Formats: sequence, C-alpha cells, structure tokens
Amino acid sequence: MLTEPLSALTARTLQNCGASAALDVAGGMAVRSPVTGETVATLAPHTAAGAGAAIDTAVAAFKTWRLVPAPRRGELVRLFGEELRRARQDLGRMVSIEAGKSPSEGLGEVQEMIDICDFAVGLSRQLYGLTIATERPGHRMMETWHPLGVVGIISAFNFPCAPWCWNAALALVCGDPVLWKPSEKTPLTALAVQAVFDRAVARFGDAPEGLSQVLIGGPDLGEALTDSTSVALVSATGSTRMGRIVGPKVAARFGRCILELGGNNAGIVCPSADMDMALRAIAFGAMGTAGQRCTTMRRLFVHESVYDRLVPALVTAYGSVSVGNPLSSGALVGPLIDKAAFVGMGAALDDAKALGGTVHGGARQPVEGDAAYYVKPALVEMPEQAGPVLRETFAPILYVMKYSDFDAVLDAHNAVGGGLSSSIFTTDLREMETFLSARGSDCGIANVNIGTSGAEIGGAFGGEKETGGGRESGSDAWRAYMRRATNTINYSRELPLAQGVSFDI
Ligand code: UN1
Repeated sequence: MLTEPLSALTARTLQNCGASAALDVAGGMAVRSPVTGETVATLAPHTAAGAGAAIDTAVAAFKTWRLVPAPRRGELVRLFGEELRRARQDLGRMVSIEAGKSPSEGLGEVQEMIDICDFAVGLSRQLYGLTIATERPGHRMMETWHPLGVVGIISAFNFPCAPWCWNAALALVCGDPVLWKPSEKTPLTALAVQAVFDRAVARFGDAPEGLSQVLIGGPDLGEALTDSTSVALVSATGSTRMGRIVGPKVAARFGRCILELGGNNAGIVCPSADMDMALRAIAFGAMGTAGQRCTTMRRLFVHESVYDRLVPALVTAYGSVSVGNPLSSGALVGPLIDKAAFVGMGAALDDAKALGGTVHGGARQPVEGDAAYYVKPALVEMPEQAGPVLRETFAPILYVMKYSDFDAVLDAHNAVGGGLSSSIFTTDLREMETFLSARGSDCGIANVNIGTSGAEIGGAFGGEKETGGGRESGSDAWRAYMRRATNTINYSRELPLAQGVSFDI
C-alpha cells in the first residue's frame, strides 16, 4: 500500500536525486503517471529559443571536452556510475512511477545504466585505431579516432533512462557533449538522472558547463536537434513512424543518425525444445513490461508436434499472471502507458478476431480506477500471419501460429517490417545454427533458448529493416560517436606515389 499521494512520492523521489525543477508550474506541461492516471507534476517546457541556447552551450562544451584525454573523460563516467549506484532505489522508483514498471524492472533499468557506465570507463582506454600496412616504403599508415561533436539523444517512454545512458556514457568518453530530449511522457526520470549526473560533475571538478543537458517538451525540441547542423549525431529511440521523420531530416543535412525503432520480434519453438524453459522465457518476453519493450516477443511459431503441449500451458500462464499497481502490489504486469495504448490494443485484438484469431485474455482490469489502463496480457491463436500480426502494437499481445516446415517458418519469421530481436527454442544443433546463419533470422539480435527481450549492454543493440539499422551500447558501437581520420606519414627522403603513379616535375 502507498502511504502518501503519488505526487508527494514523486516530489520526494526527485528531491532525493537532487533535482530541483519546479513541479507545479501553472499552465505547464502535465506529467501523468500510468500507475493511477493522475497528474504528478506540471513542468515548464523549454522553448525553441531555449533549445537553441542549449545547443550553443553544448557546442562550447565540445571545444573543451574534446581536448580532455579520454581516460580522464572516463573518470567522469566512473563517478557517474558511482552516483547512479547511490541513487539506484530512487531512480528505479522514478521509472516505476513514470513508466509503470515493476520495482524489479525499474531497478533493472538503472542497473543497465550502471553497467554501461562500467563498460564506457574501460572503453575510455580502448578507443583503438588500426595501424595499416602501406604499399610505400618509408611510410606509415594509421587511423585515429577523434571526438565527433554534440550528440542529440531522443528517448522513448518505455525505457525512460537506460537507452539515454547507452548513448551518453559512450558519447562522453568519446569526447562528445549530450543533449537529451526525453519522451514528453517521462520527463521526470530525465530530470532525476540529470541531477545525479550533476553530482558526478561536481565531484569531477573541471568539466565544461553543459556537458549533459535535458530539453523538456514536445516534438519541436526533437526537431531543433534534427535540424541543427551543430548537432553532429542524432540518436533516436522510438517508433518507426518517428524514425521516418528523424532519419530523412538528419540525412538531408548530412548529419549522422542512430535509429533504434520498432520491432516485431518472434520466437520459434521447435520439437526438441525444453518446453518448461521455453514457457518461462516466452512469458517474460511477451508479458514483461506489459508488452511495452521494443524487444517484446510479439509473434510465436510453434511446431505442430508440440503445439498442444505448449500453447495450453501458455494460456494457463496468461490467465494466472498478476496484474496490478507496480508500486504497491508486487504484480508482474503493470499498466499500459495511457488510453491510446489501450485503444490500440483493443483495435489489434478486433482485427485479429476478424481474421479468425482466438483471443485468450486481453480484458481491462479494474485496477486504480478509470484513469489508469491495466489489462490482462492477450495470447491470440492465429490461423496465419496476417493483419495485425504484421505490425507492432505496443501492448502485451502475443500472436501464436502453428508451423510444420522449418524452412517455411524461417521465411515467415523474416516476413515482417521490423528486424530487431528473435529467438529459437531448440536443442537441435542444425536448427540452431541455421537460425543464426545467413539463411536464418534477419534481426540485429538472434537468441537461442532465451527470449527476445532483456539484452545485456555488452552486445551491440539495434536491428535491421524498419528497426532503423542503428547500433547502440556495447561491442564497437562507440565508433558511431567518433570521427575516423586515416593518416599517412612519410618518414623517408623520397616521394613515391601510391598505385605506382609517376608525376615527375
Ligand atoms: C527498449 O525497449 O527500447 O533488451 C530497450 C531489452 C532491454 C532494452 C530494451 N535491455 O529488453
């Protein structure tokens, strides 16, 4: 049970993080918690002029920050990781209040930030370039990685802080200031994280002003980032619809873009699968975070020989999963973000029924009254992959289909717009390796015997096709935040030309 009003809990949580923004600005931007549907704050949004000033500050910060040695830049991120550890409980609660996640998932998101900070600290001593064999005697060729410039980060409501941090931690060690435009549905988490970052800056001592700034407001602020030639890289997480706006705008000015957009992620359950494990993995992948992850499992192909074993067990799991207030109930499934999400879910279920789908679950639950939208996750048995199965509906709907032929199911798996995440459940080596091969899953993430969601930060995160093609987080994703220079040095007394060209004057 909550012992204080949600707005008071919100104010206290922000205060604990050190955030000082006014939370009751008359006529300001209302921030609503999906937990109860109530308004927990009204914030003063930034104006377009304010965004311009923030970009100017970031440009000035870049001029200083790019000259600070990378390991020293890493020290700031190390301190930030320490401050995040201290603020873990409050930040996790802020995520739960604003995005409606269970406490465990709220804390998990903060952990993801801490993990990427640790990764980035190590990276600050590993921004390696190659030394390359040259064809000319007395020459040396190498590549050098330099800071790129200001990085604009547009983030979505469903992960209000971790994707920002995948970008920010890397950008900061790479020598780039960051400007953050969070979803207008989750600005408070951004303000809390920024306050925690400011604590790290205070301990660091000599960081330039405005290394990280938050822009609170609507799409006009995102536009300020996409349109400004002073923003070298725009990294945007969100819907494919948003990516279709951001991508061309940034490309038109030859800016760089990292797009991490929607997915329509699927699992395949093969005859040899460990069914208990598959069931648990599918349950988390499809119902976790109330189906509001970009990595949520949305389609499931089950081999005909195990369909009657697995699917009834899944239907039972769907029926018994707990749905409730994430701050007071210990439920596994929290609310949808808002009414529009609920309406979208209903429309998708109606479309599925019209195409012969059998819907299990999906009903609205009487939790926290009319202004909050809690639903039982829906499992929909579909005769074929058509209609709503082909699109991403940001809600807990899992479309289940029967398959008989492995080759055909691989084609069906790839026959959607999204290309983010995928899983196969099998103990058959041939199936597993084929799924991971060039003929298999066409997604940026392809897993075996785990679900589609819950990726670790160490791997590159992102996907193909309508997912946008960008990669964030681990592996060599850092390269997108730097510019590469190829350097050729002649230490001889001759001037041989490449390709044997002669030009004697
Ligand atoms: C997102 O939904 O935008 O793999 C990010 C996952 C998380 C990140 C999800 N690590 O589910």
